[in-house]
Amino acid sequence: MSLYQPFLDFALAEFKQHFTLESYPIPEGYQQKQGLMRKDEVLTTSYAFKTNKLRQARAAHVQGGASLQVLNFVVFPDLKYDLPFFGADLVTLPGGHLIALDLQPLFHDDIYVNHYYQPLESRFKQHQVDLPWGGDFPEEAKQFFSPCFLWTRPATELVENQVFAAFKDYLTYYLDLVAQAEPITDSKRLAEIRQAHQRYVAYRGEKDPARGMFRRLYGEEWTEHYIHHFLFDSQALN
Ligand code: DBV
Repeated sequence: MSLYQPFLDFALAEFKQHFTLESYPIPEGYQQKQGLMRKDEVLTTSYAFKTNKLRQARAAHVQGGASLQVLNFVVFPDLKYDLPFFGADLVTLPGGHLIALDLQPLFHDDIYVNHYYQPLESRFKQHQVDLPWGGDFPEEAKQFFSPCFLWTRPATELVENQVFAAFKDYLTYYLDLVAQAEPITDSKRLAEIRQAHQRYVAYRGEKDPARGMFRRLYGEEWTEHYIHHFLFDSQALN
């Protein structure tokens, strides 16, 4: 079993338990894709659904043996809500593990930050004891992260225990926020929400750190379509 399968199973079970899930289309040929990295088979599996408050929840799970495992899980709320994105980038490469876990904010004003992040702060600090800051981070990406951003390069045992605990904690908190969310009615704020989604989706699609890996595995055409029509689907925002 892959390192991140329990994370995926937990997330799917939580969503099923708390919400009514509707299907979200995965382009033809993208549900499962097999490729080769050196001599190892690599399987990429995609998952997607939506709910009345979430315009897309999707995961990409890459399984290529002990030294290539990825789970990228992102939730895009419906544009009527000012909810953050849920973003998990759980990556295992030959050099070790890279973990990025956050509720990625639409805005940075004090009211927004206090409302969404204050309740999470003590747990963030607790997780950071075992999962310290992972160093070097793209400067331009900082605007997309919250004060509770966990970015760390842990040992394998920590992934199975502390990282999994943090993932459960963040996802559980996020699902509570979704359950409580009330639609925004102010038209100026609604326009700002749409712009924040557009900026985020454009940035992530343009800078996707998995682009190199996917191109090597599955070619340029497959990769660009996957990124721009599924992983970071900007059409949905037009
Ligand atoms: N990252 C994705 C998607 C992936 C994925 C959709 C499906 O956004 C995987 C797969 N992330 C992935 C892989 C690597 C990383 C690394 C394969 C390793 C790339 C390599 O070394 O070859 C956070 N992810 C990273 C890195 C960061 C992030 C900072 C280190 C590489 C780098 O410096 O660019 N996650 C990434 C990020 C945002 C986020 C920048 C946000 C705005 O949520």
